Amino acid sequence: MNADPRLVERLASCAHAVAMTGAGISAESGVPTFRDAQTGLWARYSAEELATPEAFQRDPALVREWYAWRRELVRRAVPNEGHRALARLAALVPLTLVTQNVDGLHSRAGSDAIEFHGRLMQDLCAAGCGYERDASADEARSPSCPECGARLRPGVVWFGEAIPVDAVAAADAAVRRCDVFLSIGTSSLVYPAAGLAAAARANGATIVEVNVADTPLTSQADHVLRAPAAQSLPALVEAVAAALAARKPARGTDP
Ligand code: BV8
Ligand code: ZN
Repeated sequence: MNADPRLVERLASCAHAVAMTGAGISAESGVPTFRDAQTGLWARYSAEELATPEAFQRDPALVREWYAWRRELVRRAVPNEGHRALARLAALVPLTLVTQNVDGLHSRAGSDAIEFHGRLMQDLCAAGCGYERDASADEARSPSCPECGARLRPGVVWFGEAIPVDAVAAADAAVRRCDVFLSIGTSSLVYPAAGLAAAARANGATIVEVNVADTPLTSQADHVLRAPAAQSLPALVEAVAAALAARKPARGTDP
């Protein structure tokens, strides 16, 4: 697919770009999106009702089982061409990557991502004693904090919980100075993450949406790439790399 030359030029000459990703960029890695109908045992629950402190309070074993199921899916997943294209873009232009995803696939693709909603593969003490452990290995471990005996919870931000202050500060600083904002694979429904695009637009940034369907952001976007991220992002980044290479003086000629 050919990338729009105006968008390529815009990105190749940007002062600072922000890419904000959602579950759609991991869809082609086999990780179900947040609003995909859940499968099997989880079909009768909505993610939004399980990803809350109230659900964990009410039925900690059910919530831990849901996260164990999601962790198993993520353990089998690998970063796709969309994740890798963003890691490559960061080597071509000044880029800040903010992700709503908790699957860690951007980091595994080599990106330095601001993780707005935390990490699926981390267990934290639910009583806040400070204990945390890496949960990316086996799951069959005690659900209780070895330091204080309280329950352990996944290191994600649930609905109704505040986004980590350092993530908000870093994302806000990047949005304030960006002149291109790419919203990739997100339904643009969850706040405050969904508000970043509007903040960038208010600062005059060019808004690019990469999604297979319309979202509330679509009508505000300057460019819409209506295609899967794992196809559209590599083509876009390839074109930006070619545009930047074409600017370099050929070897042996006067600079
Ligand atoms: C907070 C971690 C306050 C857990 C998640 C109005 C204004 C402001 C806030 C609110 C409001 N109304 C309600 C709220 C509160 C709430 C909220 O926004 N609710 C929504 C539903 C309206 N927000 C919160 O609670 C936030 N906290 O406001 O705190 C506060 C302040 C101080 C002190 C105390 C409290 C916390 C929100 C974080 C919730 N946690 N995840 C977990 O994972 O278990 S959010 C969850 O949704 C995931 O992280 C997910 O990433 C995120 C957003 O969803 P998407 O990523 O967009 O995924 P989705 O499935 O929706 O869409 C996928 C998209 O991809 C689709 O558009 C699809 O077309 C596209 N796609 C599919 N395939 C592809 C593709 N695109 C490209 N290529 C493909 N191949
Ligand atoms: Zn503890």
